[in-house]
Amino acid sequence: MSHHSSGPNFGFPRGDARLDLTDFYAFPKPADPGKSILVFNVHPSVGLNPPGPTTKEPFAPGALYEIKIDTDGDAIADISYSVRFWSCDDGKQIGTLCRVQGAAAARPCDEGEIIVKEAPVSTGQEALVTKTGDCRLFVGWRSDPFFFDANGLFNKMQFTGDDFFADKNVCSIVLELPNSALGNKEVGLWARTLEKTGEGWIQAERGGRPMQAVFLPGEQREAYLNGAPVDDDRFIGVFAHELEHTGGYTPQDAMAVARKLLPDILSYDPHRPASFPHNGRTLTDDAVDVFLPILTNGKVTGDMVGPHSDLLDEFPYLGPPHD
Ligand SMILES: [Ca+2]
Ligand SMILES: [Ca+2]
Ligand SMILES: [Ca+2]
Repeated sequence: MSHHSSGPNFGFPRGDARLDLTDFYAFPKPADPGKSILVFNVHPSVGLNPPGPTTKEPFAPGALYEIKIDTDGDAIADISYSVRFWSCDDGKQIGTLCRVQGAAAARPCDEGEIIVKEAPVSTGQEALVTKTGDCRLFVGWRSDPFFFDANGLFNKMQFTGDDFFADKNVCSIVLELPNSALGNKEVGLWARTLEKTGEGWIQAERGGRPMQAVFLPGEQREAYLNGAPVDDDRFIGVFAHELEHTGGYTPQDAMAVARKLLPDILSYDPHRPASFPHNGRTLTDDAVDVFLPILTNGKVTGDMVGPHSDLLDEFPYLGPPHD
């Protein structure tokens, strides 16, 4: 589980698979370093609790799917790219992408400058891509690029290289932007999903970095998923507790490691090559092999699973969905 099944007991946040953020990636556009690619994946095609396939409906109509961008290092968003979806009478979905800049970007952004209007949501093999100006958007089902021997995790971390995600799908929001739209220097990135309720927008969950939201918030899972990076210092203690328990760290070392994992923001400088955990994250970076040694204090070094071979050389980069 990267960020899949991050709800209580490996269920879904607010019980809705479509609101489950699974992974977030940021990397320079291959062969065009003046642009960047942001990938925000949600909605695993298969759940663990309850086990089995999730709904085929890609995105939650009326929910808000947001990419938050902090341009000045204070862990508060200064730019937001937000997508909302509607279901049409024929069962197909469309999505509209808005951009908000300034203080309002920190809030739920259900309106703003429309960047892409009514982009069709892909459900089949062909990737429907909408291009507007210097921006490109894909929304819809794709092959899940995440790779992990999840069954090995549940078998006391006895990893055998059995990739649970080899035949799984996710719903992707893939965005191509000129670097100037990000502010042209190092930024902090995270994604979140929100649901509209009678009390207004409720954040279902959020995350910038892989793995840690599923494995480290312990009893504060709900507070963590509902939280914001600017307040993440309050989770250093619970992260450290989990690291002591799982990795056998000393209390001091556990605190030091926890501090490096928070706030839950992915740092990305578009002018440097991407490689997790140093800069952004590519679709082939082995986040599991980065995280397992941290979690276990070096006792487990990897899961013997590597990247998928169905990635594309061109936008939207993620492979076609499995049947
Ligand atoms: Ca999640
Ligand atoms: Ca900021
Ligand atoms: Ca691996």
